[in-house]
Amino acid sequence: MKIGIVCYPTFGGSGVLATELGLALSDKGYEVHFITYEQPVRLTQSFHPNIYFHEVKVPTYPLFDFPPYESALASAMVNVIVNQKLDILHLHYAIPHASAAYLARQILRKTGADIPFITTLHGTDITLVGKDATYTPVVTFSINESDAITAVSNNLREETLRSFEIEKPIHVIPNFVDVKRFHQSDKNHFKKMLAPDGEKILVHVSNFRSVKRVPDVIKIFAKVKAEVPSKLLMIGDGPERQKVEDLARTMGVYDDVRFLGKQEQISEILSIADLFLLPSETESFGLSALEAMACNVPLISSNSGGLPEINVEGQTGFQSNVGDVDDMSRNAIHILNDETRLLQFKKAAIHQARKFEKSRIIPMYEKLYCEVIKLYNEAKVANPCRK
Ligand code: GMT
Repeated sequence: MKIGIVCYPTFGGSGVLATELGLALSDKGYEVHFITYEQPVRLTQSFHPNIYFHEVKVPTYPLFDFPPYESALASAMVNVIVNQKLDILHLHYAIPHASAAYLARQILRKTGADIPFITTLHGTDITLVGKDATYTPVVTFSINESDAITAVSNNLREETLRSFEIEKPIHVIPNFVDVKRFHQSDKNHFKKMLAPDGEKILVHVSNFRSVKRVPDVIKIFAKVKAEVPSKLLMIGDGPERQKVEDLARTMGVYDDVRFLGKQEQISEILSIADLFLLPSETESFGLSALEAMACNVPLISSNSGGLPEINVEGQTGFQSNVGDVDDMSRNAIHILNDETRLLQFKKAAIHQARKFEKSRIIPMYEKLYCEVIKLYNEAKVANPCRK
């Protein structure tokens, strides 16, 4: 099977998941074609003979204040589908990928070269951006035009059905983790450098957007540090970073916080962590938290969105109401100040992460691809002139 994957190539969770999916499918012998404007971040780490990358170029012109990426993407889809003889297109993040795929499919119907497309909803394409009235009609239409729709958590599925008039079933296929790559490895030399006096290490990973409530991470850490000797590692970058660094200075904890910026070898850093902090306003799944759990790291999170589907209260960590920094820090201290308890939470975290191991989840996508292609081709034979 030849599969086209369309995603954002950046550090965002949807791009990471799409890339991991492509890698896993290529390992299983499928030919995978990424169509996006840049090489996806996790694709750059090694060479994979079954993986192809097609760069979407968006030429500029003095008339364009906003170069038309969606048109360039639809044209790239048409070319790749025809030239590479793809069987199916899998879009990650509805905007603008689903509407571009709809356009590409309409263009290809003229010659009978059209193929089906699946849209995977990841989170903010529904909960934030998609709900914006500017986009709603196009998002609703293009989701409904998808040949199958998936969501990464039950919560996101329900949220989508509440917010949009969806006429088709939404399949829940949760995000996954590759536990062979994400596991605790011996990085004690790092630990000694970063926490020379045996301090506990807390970690936060995100794109530092306001939805992540990164200032809460600093506030939680300040309270934890007052009770338990600890250090905080901040991984990632984004619009809130400066504000958060300033807050760490104002709160007098800056010397114990390391802002590491964007990192590719996240599992090495997670290997020395004792606790992961994710106090997000909304989080459809929390892939970064799952990757942390796979590295034996328990989770202090908010209880928003799909987080309760991965963080088992009192076992893999704790959940609090959004913004309840006091409760989050109390829970963090409870886990960190007792070595036996910390070890129990760490064991529960890896146990829970294994439920989302890639070998359990990838077959769900393979099954869906086969079903969709079969139904699509049957309908095409029955009605070759459909519009
Ligand atoms: O918020 C991010 O980290 C980026 C965003 C994206 O779409 O790239 O992530 C969303 O998709 C991830 C992968 O499915 C989920 O794990 C995140 O929970 C989700 N983010 C939000 O819902 C805020």
